[in-house]
Amino acid sequence: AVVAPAPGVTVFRSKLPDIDIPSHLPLHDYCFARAAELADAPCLIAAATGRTYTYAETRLLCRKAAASLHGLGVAQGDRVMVLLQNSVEFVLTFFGASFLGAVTTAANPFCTPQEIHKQFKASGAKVVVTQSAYVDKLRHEAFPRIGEGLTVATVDDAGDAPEEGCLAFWDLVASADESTLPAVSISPDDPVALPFSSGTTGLPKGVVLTHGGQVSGVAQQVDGANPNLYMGAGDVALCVLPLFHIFSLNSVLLCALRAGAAVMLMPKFEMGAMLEGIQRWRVTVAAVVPPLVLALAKNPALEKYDLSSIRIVLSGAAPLGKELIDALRDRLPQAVFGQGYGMTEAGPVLSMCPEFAKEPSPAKPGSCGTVVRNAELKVVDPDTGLALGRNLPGEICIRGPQIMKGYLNDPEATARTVDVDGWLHTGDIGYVDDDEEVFIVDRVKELIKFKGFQVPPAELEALLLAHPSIADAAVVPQKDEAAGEVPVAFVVRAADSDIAEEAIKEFISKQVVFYKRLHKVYFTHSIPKSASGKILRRELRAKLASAAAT
Ligand code: 4UW
Repeated sequence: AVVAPAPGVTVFRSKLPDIDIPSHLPLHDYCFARAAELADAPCLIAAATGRTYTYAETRLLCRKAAASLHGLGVAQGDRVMVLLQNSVEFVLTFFGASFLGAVTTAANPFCTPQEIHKQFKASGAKVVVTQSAYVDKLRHEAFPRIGEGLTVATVDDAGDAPEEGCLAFWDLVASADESTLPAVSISPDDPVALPFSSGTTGLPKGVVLTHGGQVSGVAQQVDGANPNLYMGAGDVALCVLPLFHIFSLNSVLLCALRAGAAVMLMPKFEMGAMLEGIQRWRVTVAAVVPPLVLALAKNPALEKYDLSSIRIVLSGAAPLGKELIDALRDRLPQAVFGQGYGMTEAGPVLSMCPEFAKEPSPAKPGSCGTVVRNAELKVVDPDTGLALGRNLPGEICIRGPQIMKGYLNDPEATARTVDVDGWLHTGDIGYVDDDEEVFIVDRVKELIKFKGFQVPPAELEALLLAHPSIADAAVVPQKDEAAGEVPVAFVVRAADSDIAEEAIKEFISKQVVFYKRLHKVYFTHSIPKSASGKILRRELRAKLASAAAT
């Protein structure tokens, strides 16, 4: 139903005053602004090895990584692919590239060779930094030959013989001379990061994030007299969420460095090691996703650890319900729980829990906080495009200096997402209440989120349609307690085919990373479509909901 726009406020802004954002600075200078003052303070903690790197060491190693990349032929504007779990080397490569004016595109190392190749190709990466365990993925026939058309540096081969054709990252860094770094002039509009996201529709696309945009995105969280996400020297941020995703890259790594906090890097999620690390290094700020909150709430081992250092539990990437917070609150009574609401294309944070601020104000359970400073948020009727007033759900749009420059080489997709007035349309349905708090209630975009990971239906549909026994297919989210959502398929069998559910699931799982696997296949006679041929996903979702209710 069309709701008439309410009179009064239709553009929502932070109640806090705008701040000065030094968006003229390159991202590395902005994030390391306190490196001299905090030279001997911890910057990176590698939980896997127990080694701590100070701010001075970290900055120096980043510059040496830059010199190493430069030696491999990486120049301003070039792309470097990082295929790593969270690690010191990830951070060094990211900032190393930044120092050169080059761009990092980080991929999930658990992805299949085909998935990695798509990102590699689309990004035009010149060098890949990875670890030896993943080199085989780069030997897939789609890639140029390692050592010939493809330069690969491995982070775990120092001193040993590296994998065939590869270079040893730490040998390069050890012999690099940071004084030979070329002088590059970086403008705020230059790209620095290229994460991939499917956005509101279609296949994953490169999201061009600039120096000025990322400086703004970080400043909106941690800068100013009353930072929204208050951290400083002495804080230790848990970095267990993968750095190839924007939540961890921006709100954990970049924000912590800017604030002068330490970052505890965990290569993967393993409950015992994580609790051990939190206790040992006195983690104060824990960035989590709802499935991690669930795992923590259910784990009896929590009692055995001293987790009293945690003062902030920041959840995002998927909805966090009140019940889940309540389940964990008893175990971390000293901590403030809250959510941020982000999107890769939005640079990334749209709203953040005001209880995390230096001068906190209250937030309601289930709320995604209040809009960040130096930005405008509006809620529009998805049918009419008209801005709606308070308490009326519609599509959330955001405008500000932090949003993406656009999708890489895809002006049409960019124009569909960012309108001529600069508003980024999120594809999320939500509203702003009387206390300026943002609530997300639904999603109009195609995206499925499995434990906060992106699952683009279009990608799975293309794979399904390539199967000779499948005539038509649609993939939609089904609610799931542990994962939030799981992808399920509606499939029309080809004439004379009797292909079974298991065969289809297996066909897909061989080609995709674990979180994109189909959890269920429903056979049907036709896929509902609009006159223009668009899949009517709402109808399919409604079918699932009504089946679940009976
Ligand atoms: N509640 C409900 C939420 C929420 C949500 C996101 O993979 P992307 O593109 O990006 C992210 C980024 C999340 C993020 C970044 C930085 C940050 O500080 C923070 O807060 C802690 C979160 O997930 O997926 C974007 C889509 O994910 C959904 C929503 O649909 C959004 O468009 N989403 N956060 N709190 N849903």
